[in-house]
Amino acid sequence: MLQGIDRTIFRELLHNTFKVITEDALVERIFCCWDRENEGIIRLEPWIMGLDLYLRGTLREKIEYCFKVYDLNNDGFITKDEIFLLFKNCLMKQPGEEDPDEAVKDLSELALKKLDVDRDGKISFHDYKVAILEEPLLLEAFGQCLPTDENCASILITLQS
Ligand SMILES: [Ca+2]
Ligand SMILES: [Ca+2]
Repeated sequence: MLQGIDRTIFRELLHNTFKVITEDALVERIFCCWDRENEGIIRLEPWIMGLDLYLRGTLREKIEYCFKVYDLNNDGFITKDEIFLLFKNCLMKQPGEEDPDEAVKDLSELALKKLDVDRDGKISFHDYKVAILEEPLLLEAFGQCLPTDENCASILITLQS
């Protein structure tokens, strides 16, 4: 019986098995959401729960999970600053932009407007859920944190064979 999955193994699984190609800051958030007990290691039970979400999760379960990943300080809201950081991490890898911060700021404001359903300046879980149920394509707007459907199908086939 394995003791658990640490950050290094988790990152490899995420990249190689689930093909969730995402930058380190988001990998860390994803790890924290899988590691529910905050032990620094993912044990068997949370691992199975995480797998179940990845391979068979409903849209509602995925909404809950993505919201948790993006709420960087766990205060129940995705704020403009958090959106900025999430976008900045994604976009910094692409060189050539004159002033990337300005572009990221504009993008963050657009995203906030789109998802802040009650217009109080921050995205609550309720805002996010309403917005995603209306437009599921926005689920991973702030960075990939789920495997694609095709990839889930091939993992399931592999597991069953
Ligand atoms: Ca927050
Ligand atoms: Ca709001």
